[in-house]
Parts: sequence; C-alpha cells; structure tokens
Amino acid sequence: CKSYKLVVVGGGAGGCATAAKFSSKLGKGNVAVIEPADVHYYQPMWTLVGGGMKTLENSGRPMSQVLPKKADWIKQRVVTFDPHNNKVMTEDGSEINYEFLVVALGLQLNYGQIKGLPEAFETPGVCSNYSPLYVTKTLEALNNFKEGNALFSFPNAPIKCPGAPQKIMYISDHYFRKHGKRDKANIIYFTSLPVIFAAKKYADALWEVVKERDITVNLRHNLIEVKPDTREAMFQNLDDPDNIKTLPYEMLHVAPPMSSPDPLRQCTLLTNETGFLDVNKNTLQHVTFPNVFGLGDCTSVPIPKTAAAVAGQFGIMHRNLSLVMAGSSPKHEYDGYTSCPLVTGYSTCIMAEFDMDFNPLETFPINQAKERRTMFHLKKDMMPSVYWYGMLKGLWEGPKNMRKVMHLGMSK
Ligand code: FAD
Ligand code: UQ1
Repeated sequence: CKSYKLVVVGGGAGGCATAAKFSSKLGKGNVAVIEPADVHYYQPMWTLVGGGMKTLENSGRPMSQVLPKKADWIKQRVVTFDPHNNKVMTEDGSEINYEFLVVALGLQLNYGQIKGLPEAFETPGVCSNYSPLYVTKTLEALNNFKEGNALFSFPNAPIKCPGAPQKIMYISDHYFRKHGKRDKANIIYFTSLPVIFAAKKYADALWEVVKERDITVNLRHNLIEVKPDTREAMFQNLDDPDNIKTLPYEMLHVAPPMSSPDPLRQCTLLTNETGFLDVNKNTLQHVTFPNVFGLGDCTSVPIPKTAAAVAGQFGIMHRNLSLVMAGSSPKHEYDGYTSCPLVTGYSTCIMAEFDMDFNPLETFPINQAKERRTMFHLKKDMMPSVYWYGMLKGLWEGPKNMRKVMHLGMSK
C-alpha cells in the first residue's frame, strides 16, 4: 500500500495545477495524482471545435505530457474515499494513503438521463460540445443543415460553463448567415433557468443579442426526451409540468445534465446534500476534514463552474494548504471570481467576469458587456497558451493582478 504526503484526485485543470505546484515544492516521491484518462483536454476549446474554428486534436495533449514529472501518476479511477483513515481506493483494488488530499474530480456528464438521447447521438443532427465523443457532430450538423428548427438546450442541473449552451447557438446563427441559410433556420433556445444568464449586466446584453439575431428564447423549459426516428425533441415546462412541447428538429445541440462524479457522491462524509465536495467557500478547506481541500467543478462553492474560477481558486487553495501543511490555519479567501467568455459568433465575444454575488469584476477598463473582437482573440488565440503553459504548470491564478494594474489599483 502506497503512501504520500499529498494525493491529488483528478488530473484536469485544477488537479494538474495543484500537482505541479506541490511536486515542485515537496519534491519527487511526495505527491501522487490519480487520473485514469490518456488525454488531457482543454475543454473551453470545444465551443470553437463545434463551430469549426479549431479541431478536436487542437484541444488535447497526452496526459503524460501535462502531468508534472516530479509527481507519481497513478493511472486509475478512484472508486472509494475513506477520509477517517486518510486513504482512497482505486478500481484495481489498491489503497493509497495520504497526509493531505486535494479533490479535483470535475463533473460527470449524465446524457443517459434524457430518454432516447444516447440512441439519438447515433443519428445525424444531434450534437453536444460537452463531450469529445459528440463535439465533432456539431460542425457536421451545421454543414448538413438545410431547413427547419435548430434547437439548443440547457438542462435542469448545475453545469460547467453555463454560457456554453448559448455560445454555440450564436455561432450557429452566424454560420447560417455566412452560408446563406439563415432564413431557412428557426433558432430556439430552451433553458431550465428562469434567466438567460446569472449576472444581470451580461444577461441584459444577451437579450439584445437574441433580439437582434431573431432567436427565440424559452425560459424554464427542460429537454426530457429525444425521438430520433421522427426527429422530435420534447421539452417540459418546469412551471407547469403537464405542459410538454414536442418540436421537430433539423439540428439539436444538447447540454447534458451533470452531477458530482459517482465515487464522490457516494462518500457522504465528504459531500453536502447535493453531492458536491463540502468545502468552505472562501478557504476551500473541507468543512469537517481539515487535511482535505478541493477546487474546481466538483466542489460546493456556489458560483458558475469554469476554468477561470478554478484558476482563482487555485491561488487561494495552494496558499491555504501550504499553511495547513506547516501547522497553521487557512487565512486566504476566495472572492468567487469567475469568467465566461460568451462567444457570440466567428469574431466577437462578450467577456463576462463577476464575483460570488454576480457583480461584475472586469479585468479591462472598458465595458466588457459589449461584443468585441479583442475579447474574441483573447479567448481563441491567447487563452489556450495561458492554460497549457501557465495554468497547468501552477503559474496562473487568474487575472486579479492584471485587473489591479488596469484599474490603477482601484479595483477589488
Ligand atoms: P476537469 O478539468 O474536468 O478535470 C477533472 C478530472 O478528473 C478529469 O481529468 C477526469 O478524467 C478526472 N476524473 C474523473 N473521475 C475520476 C475518478 N473517479 N478518479 C480519478 N480521476 C477522475 N471554462 C472557462 O473558464 N472558460 C470557458 O470558455 C469554458 N468553456 C467551456 C466549454 C465547454 C464546452 C466545456 C465542456 C467546458 C468549458 N469550461 C470553460 C469549463 C472548464 O473546462 C471546467 O470548468 C474546468 O475544466 C474544471 O476543472 P476541474 O479541474 O474542476 O475539472
Ligand atoms: C481565465 O483565467 C481562464 O483560465 C485559464 C479561462 O479559461 C480558459 C478563461 O476562459 C478566461 C476568460 C480567464 C480569465 C482571463 C482573462 C484575461 C479575462
């Protein structure tokens, strides 16, 4: 049975950054990352892959290349947590002991919860930017679109990058215009939420975008079934559950329901009532096990889940964990910073950035609710390098310092 000073579960955005930081600090043999995947994907690129601006290959690197050399990579899935005995179990039956644990498992995609959807993915026109299995079907659906309904769904569950289900809709609108088929397309957004976007400043801007582009928005509607044989999708009105709308589709883009991963959800010692890792939302330390920290999509921190948020959390988490390792208590506090680059076509983007109260927390001293080319290039051409060479090496903690400089020290 192996034993480490620090075990990191999950080698995605948060786990990889954490392993890089602590393996360089603690040295070889002291840090392990448990991660089953062969490929590490930069998921934020999938919006662009769906629209044909990047390829799926552009978005992935071999896991062996991105995980830090000084950490031991245990290529396994964690199946059980035992926080009272400071150990985790992996699929092959091994036990791994830790002094400190960082949980960064991300989210599980539950496509199977929508009746008929798994079968519908085998047919043309049904796509999803959320999975490497289905993201390349999005461009195919756009290419093959002739005429009819193009439907875009947002599920009745917390998801990562809550802007992504509508980003691809704006890209599709632009694609249809560029290819002279916009007048043949009826674009409709169905969201389970009561709002178009959580932060009001950007929601107001997005309502303008949908109006201008002639897009229909149905709030509080949830995709419950897909019928691939008749090419129909069924949406339930969440405020009037007996009211079910059935629409034919030519294209259907689905954001699946998501949840905390099963192995974590099953360990109720570690999770809250909704199944997420129960951490203090400011210090990121677990509420009952002080030697456990968490960051990223799998935690209970009440903010929209994004890689930008993971970057901000990482800066706080690694400092607090270092303090706890040294026998002291956490003193750094996360402000809830998150960012969602709302791509609105092939050359524009609204750069939403806000705090835990959904108040804007913008990096640049310009109105970021406006659609801009500069922000599109930041998202498409600059963020991938920030991610691969900054974030995954434990060197990027979000744009906080940049924001302070840009606002001459007067921003939070
Ligand atoms: P992840 O990066 O998802 O990593 C979780 C890791 O845990 C994975 O490597 C997985 O293999 C591993 N794992 C899972 N189960 C187990 C197990 N049992 N044992 C061990 N390991 C396990 N964010 C932005 O900031 N900006 C954007 O523009 C943006 N756009 C997005 C667009 C799309 C289409 C998608 C899908 C996401 C987007 N995001 C964006 C969100 C961003 O990708 C995530 O918020 C971020 O990756 C979360 O990091 P994480 O470390 O919490 O989880
Ligand atoms: C960010 O920090 C980040 O993390 C790496 C992202 O993930 C890909 C983002 O999409 C964005 C927008 C940020 C925030 C950075 C700036 C400069 C606004």
